[in-house]
Amino acid sequence: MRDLEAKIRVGERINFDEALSLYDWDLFTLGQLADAKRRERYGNKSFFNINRHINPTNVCKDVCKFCAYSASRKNPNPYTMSHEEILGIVDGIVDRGIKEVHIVSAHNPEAGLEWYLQVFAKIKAKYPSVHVKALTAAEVHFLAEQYAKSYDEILDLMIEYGVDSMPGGGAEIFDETVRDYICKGKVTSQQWLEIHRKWHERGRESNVTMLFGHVEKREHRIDHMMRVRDLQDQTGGFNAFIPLVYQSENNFLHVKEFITAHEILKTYAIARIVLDNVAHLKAYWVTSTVSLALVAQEFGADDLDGTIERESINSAAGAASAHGIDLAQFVGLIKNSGFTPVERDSLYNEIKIW
Ligand code: V47
Repeated sequence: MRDLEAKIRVGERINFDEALSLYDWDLFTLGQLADAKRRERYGNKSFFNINRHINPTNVCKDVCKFCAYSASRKNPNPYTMSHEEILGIVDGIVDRGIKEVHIVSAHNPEAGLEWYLQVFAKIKAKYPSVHVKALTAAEVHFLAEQYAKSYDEILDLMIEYGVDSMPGGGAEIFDETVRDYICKGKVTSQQWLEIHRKWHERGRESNVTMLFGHVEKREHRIDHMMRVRDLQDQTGGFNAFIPLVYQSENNFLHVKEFITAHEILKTYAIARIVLDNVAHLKAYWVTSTVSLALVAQEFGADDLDGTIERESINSAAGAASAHGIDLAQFVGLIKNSGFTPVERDSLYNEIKIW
C-alpha cells in the first residue's frame, strides 16, 4: 500500500489492478489522496453552473432496464413536446441567469430528424449566447440508425444546427456483459466511445458518465474509467467525469442490495485518482443527493453540476430533482460546507465567484 500511495502522491499513473486494489483501502486515506489532487488543481473552488434541463420526449424504442423515464408499462404516460412548448420553456432563460440548456430525449422513432435538430437552431436563433448541450451518444446512434446516416453526418448536422457540446449520458457501464444485461440493443460501448472520439476530432468537447450502484462490480467501474482514460489520452475532449448513482424506483432492474454512501465516496475518490487526464469530477447532486455531493467535495469532486430547474430522467426513478435547486440555497450550501462556489460556463470558464 505504501508504494502505491507514494506513486499516487507523486502523480504517477496507476494501472487496472492498482486502481481496483484502492477499493480495499480505508475511505479516509483514499479521501485524503483524492482531496490533495483536487486541491492541487482548484484549491477551495467548487464549480457549478446555472442551467436548465429539458427532456422533450419520453417515447423510446429502446428498453433499458434501469430507466424509469421512458414511457412503458411502469410509466404509461408518453409525451412529445412541440417546438413551441420547448421554446416556451426557454423563454426568459437569459433573464433567469441561465447560461446552458441541457437537452436529452428518449429515442422516439416517430418524432423525425428535423424535430430533433430544429429545436437547437430555434433556441440559438432566439438566444445566441445560451450554450446548447444536447444529444447523448445514445441519441446520436439512434438517429444515425433511424435515418440511415453515418455518425459523421449526424455530428455535422448537430454542429450546423447549433449544438455546442455533448452531454455524457448513455455511457452506463462499458463492460459488455453488464451492458447487455441492463441495456441490450442500444449504443454499444465501442460505438459510444467512437461517437465521442469523432466529436472531439471536430474540436468539440463533451462529458462522460458512469451509471453505477446496480448490478455492476467494482472491476466494471475501474474498466469503465480505464476506457475513458484511454480515449482521453488520444483526444483530450472530455471535460468532466460524472458518476451517476443508480436510482431504483419504477424500473425493471431488480437490485437487491443498494450501494452505500461509503462505496459511493470511494468511487469518487478512485475516479479522481485514476482519471489523471480528465479535468473535472462532477458529483451530480441529483443522483448522489445534495448532502452526499457536498461531502464528495472532500473526496475529489470539484463540480456539483447546476441548478437544473426541471429534471425528468432521474426524478422518474426516485431522485429528488424534479424541480431543480434554488440558486441561493445551492450557493449557501457550498459555502457552508467550506468551499468557494464558482459559477462556470459549460466549458468550465469561470464566470463569477459567489
Ligand atoms: O444516460 C437513467 C442515467 C443519464 C437512471 O453531461 C439513471 O453534464 C440513475 O447523462 N438511475 C442522463 N441514473 C443524465 C446524464 C447527465 C446528467 C447530468 C449532467 C450530464 C452532463 C449528463 O441518466 C442516462 C442514464 O445513464 N439514468 N436512469 C436511474 N434509474
